[in-house]
Amino acid sequence: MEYVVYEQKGAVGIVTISREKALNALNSTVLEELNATFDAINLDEVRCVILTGAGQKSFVAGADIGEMSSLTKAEGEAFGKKGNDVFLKIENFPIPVICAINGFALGGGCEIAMSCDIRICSDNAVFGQPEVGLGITPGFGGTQRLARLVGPGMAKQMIYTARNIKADEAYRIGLVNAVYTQEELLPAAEKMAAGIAKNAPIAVRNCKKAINEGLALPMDKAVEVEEKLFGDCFETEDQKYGMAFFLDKNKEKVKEPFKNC
Ligand code: DAK
Repeated sequence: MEYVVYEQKGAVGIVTISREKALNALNSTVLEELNATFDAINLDEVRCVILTGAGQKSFVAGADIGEMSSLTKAEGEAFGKKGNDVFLKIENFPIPVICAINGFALGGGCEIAMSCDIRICSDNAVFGQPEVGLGITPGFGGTQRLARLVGPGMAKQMIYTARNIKADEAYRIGLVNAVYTQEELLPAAEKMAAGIAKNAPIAVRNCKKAINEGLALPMDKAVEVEEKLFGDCFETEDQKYGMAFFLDKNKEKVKEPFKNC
């Protein structure tokens, strides 16, 4: 891979977009490599993924403006599809994806972060949807995901004004869950990922599915999705072990890792 680095640390997979010279901007190759990297993650071993950018300046400074500038309509559609395929893959990835935003998250950078389950950032992070200043609309789901995350009023303000916001404001409006120093960011992401990875994997996957699918439905239908995924857990060994462990009054016992089955 030219621009994406993958590392597995125990049950945590770390995907790093590494195109520092262009502030990790998303060109076609980066999008293709991200797609292939997520496809290759070993879901029998990995229970949580971290997505981050290389360096200390930028997470992802957007889609590659140089590449986009000369696209024809057909090429623009093909480029858009490549991006949307990756973003949807991350959003619907069976296990949680934490985005560790270590600097600029602009345009497609903010959008890829929003397709992750959880966002945390460094104190130098900058977020924005500058597309209308370039003569386009946010095209990788920005108009949809930002409005769902921070509410339509704030999303419209950010998108119409194309004004960037800093980490503290992103935290205030709920775009990120926490802010760390650069040094603390990746360890914090790894700690959170390890905490997720030690919980019952099928239950965690079902929670992700229930939240994602339920958000698109009216409440009466959403709770039906939840009921089904709740019921499915009772066919797992993890549920039997987890509840038996709680009910066993022997204080000496040590909890075994969940088996993912
Ligand atoms: N694309 C390409 N190269 C980029 C880039 C980008 N988005 N952002 C930065 N770079 C490159 C710069 O050109 C520069 O390259 P060299 O000149 O060194 O070769 C290098 O990274 C360092 O950048 P700067 O010299 O500009 O660094 P500064 O610290 O001065 O400024 C900055 C940092 C992040 C404020 C600035 O680079 C900047 O404003 N970058 C552009 C940010 C931006 O507007 N991003 C949004 C892009 S639009 C679609 C779906 C989605 C999209 C499009 C279509 N379809 C469905 C079809 C998404 C669109 C976007 O993301």
